[in-house]
Amino acid sequence: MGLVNKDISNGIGIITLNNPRKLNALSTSLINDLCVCLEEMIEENARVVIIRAPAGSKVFSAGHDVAELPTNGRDPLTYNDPLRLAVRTIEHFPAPVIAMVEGSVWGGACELVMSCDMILASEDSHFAITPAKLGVPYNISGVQNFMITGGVPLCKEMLFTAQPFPVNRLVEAGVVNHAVPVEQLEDLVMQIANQIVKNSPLVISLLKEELRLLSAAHNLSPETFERIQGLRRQVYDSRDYQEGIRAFFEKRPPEFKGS
Ligand code: LCV
Repeated sequence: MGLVNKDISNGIGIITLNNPRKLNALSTSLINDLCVCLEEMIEENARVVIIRAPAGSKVFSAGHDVAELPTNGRDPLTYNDPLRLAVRTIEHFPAPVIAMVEGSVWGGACELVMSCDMILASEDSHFAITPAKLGVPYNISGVQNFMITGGVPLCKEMLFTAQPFPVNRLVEAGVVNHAVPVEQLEDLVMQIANQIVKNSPLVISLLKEELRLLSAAHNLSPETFERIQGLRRQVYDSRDYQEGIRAFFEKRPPEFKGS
């Protein structure tokens, strides 16, 4: 596979994001390769899947590929956006998906990692949720995912500051299951994966789907949905949205005007 590597043995699948030239940015092509890998893992009866970056990575993923963010008045994070597809594919995958994190995780990659069933990270990893830095009106299900996983106080601090947070803050909030010295990370992940593989795949698959449905059981009235979408449109139609993306590529701080 082009931008991801795949390995499976003894029921344990390992998917390695492998586009270091683009810091594993979640481009359409990387996400497509990831989703194809996950589909193949189902066919090959993987009992657990580990998603990782190559050992020693300084950046786990730089998040959404900013070059693929539309600047022509289109919603940047619609239902069919590659990031949304990847999150749903992981959430619906019929077995546990473990995020094994080394390095820094940026923007939408934080949501991708949080959509996994467990996060095990090296103790020097960092997580930055960056829509406010880029001027991006994050979408409803993404914000809900952050809220459900991280809790509102931590999410507000991460979303409003758009700064990298050390992994211990996410461990304290219960977002990250374990943060260990990097040399212990792979052994711990494999230890947990081997414990999972010994148990009933049918029960685990049922439990995962039960937990997904119960935790997502927040119904939005059509009026509420439309109101939020209207607020989001005001942002992605704004000059600030264009400025955020332009500033990124010009490698300068954005000058947001609030319009
Ligand atoms: C395209 C990139 C990227 C990238 N896309 O290396 O959550 S939301 O709403 O914001 C959502 C829409 C989202 O996920 O947006 C993306 C959020 N990601 C970020 O804010 C991270 C942006 N990247 C960085 O802050 C730095 O690149 C890090 C800290 C990851 C690594 O810094 P480092 O100095 O090691 P460079 O910044 O020099 O990046 C190397 C090349 O990768 C490109 C970047 O433009 C540069 O390209 P050039 O060499 O052509 O200049 N790049 C980095 N991230 N997300 N391209």
